[in-house]
Amino acid sequence: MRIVSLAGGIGGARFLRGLRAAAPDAEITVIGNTGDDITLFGLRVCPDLDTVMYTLGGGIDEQQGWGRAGEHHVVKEELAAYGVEPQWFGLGDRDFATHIVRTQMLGAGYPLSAVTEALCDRWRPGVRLIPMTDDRAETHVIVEDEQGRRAIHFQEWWVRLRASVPAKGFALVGAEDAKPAPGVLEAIRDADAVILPPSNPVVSIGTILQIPGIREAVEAKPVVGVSPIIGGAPVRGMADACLTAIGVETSAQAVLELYGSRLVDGWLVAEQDADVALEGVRVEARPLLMSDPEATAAIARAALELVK
Ligand code: GDP
Ligand code: FO1
Ligand code: CA
Ligand code: CA
Repeated sequence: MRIVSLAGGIGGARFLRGLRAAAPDAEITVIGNTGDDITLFGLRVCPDLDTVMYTLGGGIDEQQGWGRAGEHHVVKEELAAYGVEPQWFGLGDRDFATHIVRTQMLGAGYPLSAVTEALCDRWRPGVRLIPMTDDRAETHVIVEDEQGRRAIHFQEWWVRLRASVPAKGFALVGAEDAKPAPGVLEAIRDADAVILPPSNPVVSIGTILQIPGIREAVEAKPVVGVSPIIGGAPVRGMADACLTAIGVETSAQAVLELYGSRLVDGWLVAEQDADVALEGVRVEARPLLMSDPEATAAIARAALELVK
């Protein structure tokens, strides 16, 4: 079986670990969100790609959900001693090596998709990880405060401001001219099913779907989604702030309506959201907490069952 999954960071990565266990013989292609990407200290940082790669490759800081296990922060301290900005984004020493290799390869002319493949040669995630695009398309957040209305980088809003300033909207700067990375449309075309893991529907899944051609390709396939919202709240993170910004309620029902029946054919919700319904969509209620590998694999099995 060939499966394509779109994925953000933590929610996507954890689900994929379950999917890999639930379908050990399947060929899984992951299309990763690169809207979160940022250049810091001259280095290209791809948080969601790295979260997927480290999580599936056994190198993730499990507690934090992002960054490397057993991390040190000597370089960060030394940069701070020089007064170099930004100091609100914490890169660990082990993680720095990934960004150095990536930046070096990009500088030598390799596209991000080839760089990601090379990084995965070390981590062996057991899936094929492709960035949504090789082109630069970064999510910006429209905010309005004393300084007026302006767009700031997604990471500045998410990490520095912790989404404390209400977002007026999101803009994927560069999206119109971005092309899906090589292999993305082919993988979707050849897939038996597409799975939308419980990633952020706005700044992870919504971002990937904005790359011209991807949404249409996915719509043509059997698609099942897993709700990231349980009982009216995100399981972790600040997805509610993102949904509110685009005028969508934080509920499993509203996220299903946001995706719509043109995109999804099946929708997995938590047991307390069993009343969710939309014409043309098969809805099933299951325990949706990815509390351990077995619970996560059970969610993935239920998702596969729903697209059969
Ligand atoms: P990010 O890029 O690190 O923010 O991660 P993703 O976009 O991939 O996923 C974030 C979403 O995962 C959040 O909206 C959470 O609600 C959702 N999430 C995290 N843990 C769980 C879980 O155990 N179950 C479900 N259903 N959703 C989860
Ligand atoms: N998230 C934070 O809240 N604070 C950080 O300092 C931070 C550093 C960081 C470094 C590398 C990386 O891959 C991820 C990092 N994250 C950090 C997580 C991440 O940037 C965000 O949670 C996501 O981009 C939102 O999906
Ligand atoms: Ca993300
Ligand atoms: Ca469809």
